[in-house]
Amino acid sequence: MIEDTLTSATLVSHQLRKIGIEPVLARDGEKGIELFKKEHPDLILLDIIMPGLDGFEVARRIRQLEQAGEWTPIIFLTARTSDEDLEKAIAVGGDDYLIKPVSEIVLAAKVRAMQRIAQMRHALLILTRKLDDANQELTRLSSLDGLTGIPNRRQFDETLLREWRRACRQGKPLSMLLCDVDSFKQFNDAYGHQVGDECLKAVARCLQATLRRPADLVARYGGEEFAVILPDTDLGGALLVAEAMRAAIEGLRITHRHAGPATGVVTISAGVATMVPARGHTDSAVLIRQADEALYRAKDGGRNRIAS
Ligand code: GH3
Ligand code: MG
Ligand code: MG
Ligand code: MG
Ligand code: MG
Repeated sequence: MIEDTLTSATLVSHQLRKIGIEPVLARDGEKGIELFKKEHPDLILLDIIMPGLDGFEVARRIRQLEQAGEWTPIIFLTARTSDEDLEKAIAVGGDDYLIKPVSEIVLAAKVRAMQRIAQMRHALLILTRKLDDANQELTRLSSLDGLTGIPNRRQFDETLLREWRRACRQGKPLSMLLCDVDSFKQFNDAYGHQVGDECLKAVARCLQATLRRPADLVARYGGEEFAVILPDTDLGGALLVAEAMRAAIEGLRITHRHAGPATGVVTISAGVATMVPARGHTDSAVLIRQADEALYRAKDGGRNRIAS
């Protein structure tokens, strides 16, 4: 409560205590603002006519002091009753007013109204925070593949563009792999789509586990195709990764009796492409085309192999 007249302050304090509110008092505007900074009150009762800063100015300054999203209800205490003053009380940032001498019943009612608004505001803040969390989660999910949980095509495209530009700037090689599960149609036909799904999950996990550098990315590019981005990696390095992946998948020993080559297990073929993008060369899709052509040669060469 910011109120210079002691009788009025004492009376209203008494009324507040009756409804379970413990007031702290400042006897002028300057002290009121200091008290506000110190106490972070739930409610401000603010006299208008005071020596020094008047209540209007105090309300203005308190509203300026509040951080974005903060709000302390202000109820003016006033003996004045002109419409202009009441309008001004709201205009400078007040929320309501009480006419002196203050009615105990009206005081209790208006305090309760402010408490209700504060509660709604609090609920809204919690909801906003939850929405923010949900939004972040949605953003995360929208970049992941639903079946395997690894990055999806969208994240691959974004990452490729980013790494392409970085490679352009830095004049460093950028490599990518396109890996495709061999004879997967036959796998599905033989073991069913659900087993096929499980197989894709295992392949995804295995490919991801093969990567060593934090900047490397493996994504599900399409049905049974996986794409790998290897920043700052030359052809030799990319071939090593591709071979490690091929060997790792074969090493899973997922039975596939109907595989083309007589391995008896699920295998992949991979196409490797490496470029040092020239400055101003904006078409990152050439890298994908090269990897795709290499993949075709790996398939043509008999599957379960790498081509570049
Ligand atoms: P290749 O060795 O030439 O790659 O032969 P392939 O049979 O693997 O290639 P093809 O493109 O003919 O078939 C791909 C198969 O992958 C067909 C499709 O049903 C299957 N497939 C694609 N996405 C999924 C999926 O999400 N789950 C399952 N179970 N199968 C999938
Ligand atoms: Mg006064
Ligand atoms: Mg395919
Ligand atoms: Mg395939
Ligand atoms: Mg195919």
